[in-house]
Amino acid sequence: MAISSAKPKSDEAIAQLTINTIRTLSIDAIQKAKSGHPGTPMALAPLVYTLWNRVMQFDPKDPIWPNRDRFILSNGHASMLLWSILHLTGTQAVDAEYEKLGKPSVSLDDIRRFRQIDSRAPGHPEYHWVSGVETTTGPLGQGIATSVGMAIAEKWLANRYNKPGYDIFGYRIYAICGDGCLMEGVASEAASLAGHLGLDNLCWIYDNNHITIEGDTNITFTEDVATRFLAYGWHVMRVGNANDVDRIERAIRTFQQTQGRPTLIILDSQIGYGSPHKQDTPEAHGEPLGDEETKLTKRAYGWPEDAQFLVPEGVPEHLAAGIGARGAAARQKWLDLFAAYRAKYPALAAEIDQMQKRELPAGWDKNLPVFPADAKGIAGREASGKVLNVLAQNIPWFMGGSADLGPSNKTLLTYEGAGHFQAATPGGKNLHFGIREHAMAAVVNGLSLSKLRAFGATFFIFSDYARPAIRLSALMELPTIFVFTHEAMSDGEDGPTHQPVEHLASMRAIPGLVTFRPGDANEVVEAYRTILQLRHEPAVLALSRQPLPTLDRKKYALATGVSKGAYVLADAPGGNPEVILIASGSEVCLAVEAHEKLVASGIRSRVVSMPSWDIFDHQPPEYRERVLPSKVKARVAIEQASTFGWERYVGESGRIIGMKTFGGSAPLKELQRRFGFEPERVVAAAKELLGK
Ligand SMILES: Cc1ncc(C[n+]2csc(CCOP(=O)(O)OP(=O)(O)O)c2C)c(N)n1
Ligand SMILES: [Mg+2]
Repeated sequence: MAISSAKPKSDEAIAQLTINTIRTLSIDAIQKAKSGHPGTPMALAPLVYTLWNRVMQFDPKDPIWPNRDRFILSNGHASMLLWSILHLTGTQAVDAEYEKLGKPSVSLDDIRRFRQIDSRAPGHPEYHWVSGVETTTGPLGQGIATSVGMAIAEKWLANRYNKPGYDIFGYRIYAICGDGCLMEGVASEAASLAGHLGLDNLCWIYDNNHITIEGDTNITFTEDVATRFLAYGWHVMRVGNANDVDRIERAIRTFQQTQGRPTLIILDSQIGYGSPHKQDTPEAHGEPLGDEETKLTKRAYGWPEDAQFLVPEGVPEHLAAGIGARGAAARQKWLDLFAAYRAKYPALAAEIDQMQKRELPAGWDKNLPVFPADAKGIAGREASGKVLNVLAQNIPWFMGGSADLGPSNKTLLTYEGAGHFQAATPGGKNLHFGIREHAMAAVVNGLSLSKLRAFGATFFIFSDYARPAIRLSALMELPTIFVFTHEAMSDGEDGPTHQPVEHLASMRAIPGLVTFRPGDANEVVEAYRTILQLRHEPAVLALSRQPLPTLDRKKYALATGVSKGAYVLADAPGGNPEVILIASGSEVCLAVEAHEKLVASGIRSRVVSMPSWDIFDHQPPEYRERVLPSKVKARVAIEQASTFGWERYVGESGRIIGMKTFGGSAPLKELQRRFGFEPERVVAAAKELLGK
């Protein structure tokens, strides 16, 4: 095997050898797994080689160095590209506490076990599972949309932390995408926003191979992508040959010189490049090549036909001399700069340290409001707005915005100096997403991946438009925050198109996502207090549009119980209830009203306020038993949302007062009457259960 022993002579030869190593590792892994997508790694190996070895500022020894360039594989099915390059560059593993583990992120053994249980070479790139993955991709379009958040974050960080002579932040974001990514709506939303914001630190490279699963894109995708992106305000370039590393490099250098606009590089490629029978066919997309075709392809590359998982001598060394040396030097230079910066700007340096570890600054919760008892009360969204304005002042890197509903969501940061993020004002903490909910959620993910504490907002009903990115937030274990107002039927007259019914159930069903539906203003404060302390879970707040009475906490239990997800708000004498009313949000007060009536008629009732199933379910069993004693079978759950799932708390003999249909267009009061959200109905249900 000449290839593994003889050192290649020229730079060009070793570059080609490295590219073919990426290709053949991908082919072999997919062949062995009998599953995967070989065609795109084969086509894009030269691109990945060029970006990594010639361009990117990334130190494989420290894949979380804050000023690294970001690499995103939005066409996540081509994951073997990433596993190959992470392995060949010797990128190191880091754990969830940001500690370096002293072992490679992806070993050759992981690659041999591609797509097998526990392998660090899973089917698609997974943040938090494999170091060096900047964001989870696989749902097409998400990676590039998320990259816009990363680009916004870089602009904001540079604006806040860079000082004359101290460019602490100055990195670029490179995202690769395919036809599928650019067909997805979220890409259009994100590209439009990126163009508006003039994010010139952002470069998307479009793998223009004219192939998707069903065949040639002439059956589905015949738009003029270049013109489309020009219209978004992007700088567009084209490289006509995906194997021409010099031209790829030149295009990227041109991106680096381009100011005021993001860049799209359209790269004409051939899926399955080198495979005699599968090149340029959809078969190359998602099936292993097969034994015979693998041999023929390797022959075409000048590769030993029978070699498996071969990493020729000189390849890791070549990458070590390229990205390895360049990245290490860049990081060292940055570390020296940061040490000097720390001496001169200790407070700012401390912020950067805390942010990197997702810690909160001292005094992060000072001045949080306490709301006095008030029968008229205050809307959940109003209380939330007050809290957000305090948090944003206490936590420098806390920011966010709405998808054009800021005045309704009450998410505008109105204190002096909050500012609005625009191209000319990158220090603003009010983000304006426009009516682009899906991109908003992906951008919030990108901000969070950049270690900012970010929130996005819209009406709860439109969480549907953001859900795929919220799901990824949970999968990535990011502490993002989604502020959803106008929950339940609070948007009365707007009618059923604006009234979420199944959305709470849907959010509660996402593993790791924490959902809160607070019952009064003080519960809103406590929900935020709990959420801010989460480091690895995203949270959703479902907030009322209408005022909710602020409970008298001298009479009822303190709202701090919110931190346990559910708590006994009002109790039977001696803490010995015969019936339990469980409610969230606007129905908490309803439950309290019913409770008072029951008590007056001599019935021992308890009210449990349950703003968060997720948090409650994680309490120790003793606590849960104390709140919901198993011997008390008479239970009524009240929630202006789908009844789906409440059986788990009320049991088989309990009652659920909830929604089984869509709502209606009418004033809220009328809807409450129509759908039975009235104290008399709750009292009747309780009495029926007790046979009284
Ligand atoms: C949102 C979403 N829809 C569908 C899929 C399933 N899927 C995976 S790859 C693919 C085709 C992608 O085509 P393209 O982006 O051109 O990738 P190529 O085959 O050229 O690499 C599809 C439909 C997905 N991963 N995500
Ligand atoms: Mg394609």
